[in-house]
Amino acid sequence: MGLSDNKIKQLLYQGRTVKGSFIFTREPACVEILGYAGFDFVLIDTEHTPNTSTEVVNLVRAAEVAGIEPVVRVRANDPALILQALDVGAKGILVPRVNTAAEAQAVVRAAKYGPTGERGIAGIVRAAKYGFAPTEKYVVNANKNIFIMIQVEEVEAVDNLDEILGVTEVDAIFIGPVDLSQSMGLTGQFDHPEFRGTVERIISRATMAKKPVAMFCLNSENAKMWENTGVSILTIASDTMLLAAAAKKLLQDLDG
Ligand code: 3PY
Ligand code: MG
Repeated sequence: MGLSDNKIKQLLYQGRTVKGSFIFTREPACVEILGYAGFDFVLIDTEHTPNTSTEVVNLVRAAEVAGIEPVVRVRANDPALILQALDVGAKGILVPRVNTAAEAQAVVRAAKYGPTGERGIAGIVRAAKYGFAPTEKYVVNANKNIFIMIQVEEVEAVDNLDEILGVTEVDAIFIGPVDLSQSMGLTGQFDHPEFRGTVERIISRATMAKKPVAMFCLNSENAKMWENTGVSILTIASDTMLLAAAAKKLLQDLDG
């Protein structure tokens, strides 16, 4: 993985933990604040938000201003959505609900230019500096630097995990605890032994396959626990969750 321009790839290569947070608003200032606070990446969500490419491009710009990697969670495993996110300049993608190796391969085909994949080329998009980046060089750099993550968040994905882990161009698997718990019939029961055991098995099988694991963590305590279990990419809370927690605490402190 070495010698990439992508900070997430660099940190993983150095054996360091990578820290990010979700962006659920359409507010570039939230991205800048997380960057200046010291996070390594923001995960700009379009699965559970109304944000479109018009908002995403400005959130990506804010990430560049603050020196933080912009990763976009697309709405679905659709090559047109992956292309849009990457063409506006996302440095990584997260694809929800990937349940088979074939679906993981489809993600790779959509995210990589040839010969590895079949991402459509337009040398004049923002990611290619509107044509100021020589196309041949741009294509090679994009293939090397884009960080590809897929979500393991349904029982079907757990059943197919070894085949999914075999898709080498996928840079990391991302465990979605909320959907996974629902898929197991244990919605929100994150301390349930069956849920914990399943997540621990996912982490140990991915670690054996040398595939980094990302996890959505509710807070710092939860993040530390998963880091100690082998998760190397921590996505902790979101801009909205951080604001909600700070607002709640402020009023509790004030009112006693
Ligand atoms: C889930 O927990 O289902 C997620 O997608 C979290 O990001
Ligand atoms: Mg999910």
